[in-house]
Amino acid sequence: KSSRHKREWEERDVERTFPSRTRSSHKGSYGRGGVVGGSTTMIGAPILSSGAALRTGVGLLTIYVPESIRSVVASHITEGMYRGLQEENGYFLGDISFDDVKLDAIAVGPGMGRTEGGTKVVRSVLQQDSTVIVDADGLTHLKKCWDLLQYRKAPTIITPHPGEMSMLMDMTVDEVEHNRFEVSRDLAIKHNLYVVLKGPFTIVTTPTGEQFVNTTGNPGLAKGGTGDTLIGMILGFVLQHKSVQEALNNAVYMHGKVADLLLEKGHSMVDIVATDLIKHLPKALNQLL
Ligand code: NPW
Ligand code: AMP
Ligand code: MG
Repeated sequence: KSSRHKREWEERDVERTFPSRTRSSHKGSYGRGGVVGGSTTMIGAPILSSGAALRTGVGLLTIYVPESIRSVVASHITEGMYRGLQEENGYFLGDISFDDVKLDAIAVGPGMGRTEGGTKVVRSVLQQDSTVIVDADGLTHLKKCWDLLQYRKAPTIITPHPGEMSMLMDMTVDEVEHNRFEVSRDLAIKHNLYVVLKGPFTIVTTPTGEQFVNTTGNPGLAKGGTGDTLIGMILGFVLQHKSVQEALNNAVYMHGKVADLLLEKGHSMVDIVATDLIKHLPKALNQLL
């Protein structure tokens, strides 16, 4: 049954839905997450996603990157555990196994490139019984395996920017931008997806067609790497919220909120970079919690 419900997600919604940590909790209470991405030309993307996931409270994080970039990524992310995957010229060859860890949620795509091996990796991820977040280059692979979505039991989330949405829907960017609600809703309902259509006023759509609009954030976010940071936050939040819809809205809200906070703390829209978002997440979270 589809819904035409549509509204803004406000600060009081975040306060109402943000989960608290119980005294008796342990790392297993906050979920096992996976980040799958990176390539020899895009080493920073999985670093940003992983850093954001850790700063948003993921219990345990395993990072899957092409073997040749593993040590570089590991030098930035101390808290992660690693799997170095087989590669061809610095991009995934296609083999990936989840037999040794049971992941509750996996974010796939940041910086993985668009080679055939990447498609195999995305297919394998979608066959896991975990919540899956597909972003960036992962979306170009997803377009080749829509069929797999019908077999998934766990939630699937996609986070396209307007350019990626135009690719997924075979539309122009203008057509997407003029019909942001309708396009998101059609895709979400058709494939049973949560759709996060990014940009100023990011829209979160549930598989039943409920829609929420975010108003935090500023053009300081219009830089490479900020989307990679967002999926890390989504991964962290999805693992800790009972409701995927609330997790997505809270992640999108906080991502923009950190950028807004940076402006108050002496940054300008020109100088904000994706790493700053991760570094200043504690201040934004602290204001809330
Ligand atoms: P244009 O340029 O405006 O004419 P792509 P990507 C169009 C990794 N990264 N917002 C745009 O048209 C990502 O994780 C790694 C955005 C262009 O044709 C991905 O794996 C980094 N785009 C990979 O790079 C840091 C819009 O869409 C196309 C748009 C590619 O991701 C950077 C851009 O999409 C990056 O995150 C809009 N509002 N409207 C790292 N440090 O490792 C239209 N477009 O080609 O998929 O490029 O988003 O950079
Ligand atoms: P990506 O294009 O994947 O790197 O993602 C960019 C991120 O920055 C998304 O979360 C966008 O919503 C956000 N963003 C980009 N431009 C703006 C803007 N002008 N105002 C607010 N948020 C923006
Ligand atoms: Mg992106």
